[in-house]
Amino acid sequence: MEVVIIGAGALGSLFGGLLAPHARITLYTTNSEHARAIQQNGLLLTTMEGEQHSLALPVLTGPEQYDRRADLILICTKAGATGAAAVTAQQLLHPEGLVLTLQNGLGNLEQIAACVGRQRAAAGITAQGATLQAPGQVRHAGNGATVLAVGPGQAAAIAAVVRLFNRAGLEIRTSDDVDSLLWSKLIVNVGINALAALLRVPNGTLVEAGACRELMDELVAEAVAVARALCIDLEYEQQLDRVHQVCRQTATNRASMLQDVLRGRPTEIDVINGAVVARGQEVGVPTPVNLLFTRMIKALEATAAQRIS
Ligand code: KPL
Repeated sequence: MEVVIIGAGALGSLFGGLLAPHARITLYTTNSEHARAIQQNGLLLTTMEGEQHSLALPVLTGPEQYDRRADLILICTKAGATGAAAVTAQQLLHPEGLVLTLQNGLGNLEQIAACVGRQRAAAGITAQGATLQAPGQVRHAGNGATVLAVGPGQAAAIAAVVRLFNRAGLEIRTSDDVDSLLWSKLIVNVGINALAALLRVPNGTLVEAGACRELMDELVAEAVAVARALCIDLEYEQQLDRVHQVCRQTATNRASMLQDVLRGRPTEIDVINGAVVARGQEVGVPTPVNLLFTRMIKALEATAAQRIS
């Protein structure tokens, strides 16, 4: 199978490294330092067991460098880059290929479908953990399941992706309910990311301190209320338990939004807590806590250059 991974950050590079022995993988990144390091030394992958592998993978920094057509394109960019990634995917994709987003937040699938058509656009979520240690170097930080939503007319293409993940020994499942799948992942990010970024603590701390936990519970309660108003059948207690469980399982991790804030980069707040606020307004469900967190993160972004360390 011919696979292109657009967005070769931590997660994209991890999937590139893990799938490389089982498919023809090409990485696509706009990070020229990362691309140069991989071109010179290969992608250096440190496995969960601490073994190091150097993988010679082709890296693209522009669509014109690709002279084949991809059966599968994985999009792993930040949500802010989805529009550009979708346009690139359209240029690289085989007419019968599939574009699969494994990104955070709401709205990515719709943007990709607008470019390549709904039948060729699929969405999934993953609990794999990865850390980009340096340009060209990725560490597998946590082994978790990947779940793919099977959209209309996609059964055969998704089955091929499942076989690929199985060959690579990666846990994978499918679901026929794309909304519940994406909202359950969204709710994990709603409960953790902005809170961790504002408090500057690792994920585990959020469930240890009672005062943090109360805020997290309110963020999650609002998101579940919005989902339910949209006829997405999620249970508050179950979702909250899941958020607490992810905090414990990723206790020492820095949430991606915290990493963005620490590096002075734009965050994904608009497609996470901001998306809950926007959908809440559409269905008449108040979301004051998510609104406050969205505004606080936007204020952090706006003042990044003046921060006193
Ligand atoms: O997806 C994540 C993120 O950081 O974006 C979680 C699950 C919160 C893990 O850190």
